[in-house]
Amino acid sequence: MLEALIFDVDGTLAETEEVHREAFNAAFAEAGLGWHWDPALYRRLLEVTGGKERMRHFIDMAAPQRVPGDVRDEPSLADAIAALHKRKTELYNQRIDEGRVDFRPGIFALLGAARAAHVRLAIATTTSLPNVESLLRAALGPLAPHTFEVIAAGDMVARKKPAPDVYQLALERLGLAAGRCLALEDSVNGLQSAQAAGLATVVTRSAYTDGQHFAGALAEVDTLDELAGAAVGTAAEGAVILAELRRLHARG
Ligand code: XBP
Ligand code: MG
Repeated sequence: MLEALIFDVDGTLAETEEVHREAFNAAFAEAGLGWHWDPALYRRLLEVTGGKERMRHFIDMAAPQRVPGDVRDEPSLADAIAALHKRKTELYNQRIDEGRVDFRPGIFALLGAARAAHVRLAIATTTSLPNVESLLRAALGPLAPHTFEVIAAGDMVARKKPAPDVYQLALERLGLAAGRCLALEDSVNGLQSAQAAGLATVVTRSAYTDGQHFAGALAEVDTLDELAGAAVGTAAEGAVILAELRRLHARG
């Protein structure tokens, strides 16, 4: 019996990573760091989830001439990375508020169908709460506060994906066992996180994860439209996607 859907955000609800990348680069430029993350480099850096963790990984990997705040000792470096990441978050939210991204195909329809069928909705993401809230405002307008009952975000847990923490938090807040829920993800890190929390998972590949191998996923598609078949663009679209997700979950 499927009682809740738990959605990842970046790459799953919306193709946000190009906006994240742009915001990182804008923050680096403002800070005069001389860093630039191009798409090929960013694809590699996405192996590390979380913006602060990703910056730290870049410093370790690329040994850049300049580092945030020009400090290399702890805890000053951690503080400087946190300050730079705070600015990146502001720059990201400005772009999302401008309406730069929308939900991926099938998402809006699925959310509507789930609400109508009393299937509960939750989020389990690595990104921070303000980033989730700005995306929901931009994509859902007045429905934003009423759509997701639970939002579990990166900074609320000790370990980010691929650790299970954020999915465990979502399950705890829903008060449901993993077997009654289905996760929707776009990345191997996300899939492993959901699996480690005991969740069956459907993967929608995204712009930065299309070449990854999703071992053990219930299904793997480019967009939810593939599950809607001939119902794409019709009033039945969301119900057909939900029925297909129920079928996959039951077959599990
Ligand atoms: C997404 C991420 C995020 C964003 C940046 O992972 O890794 O870190 O790239 O977000 P997932 P912040 O979709 O698996 O949750 O800079 O806000 O951390
Ligand atoms: Mg993702």
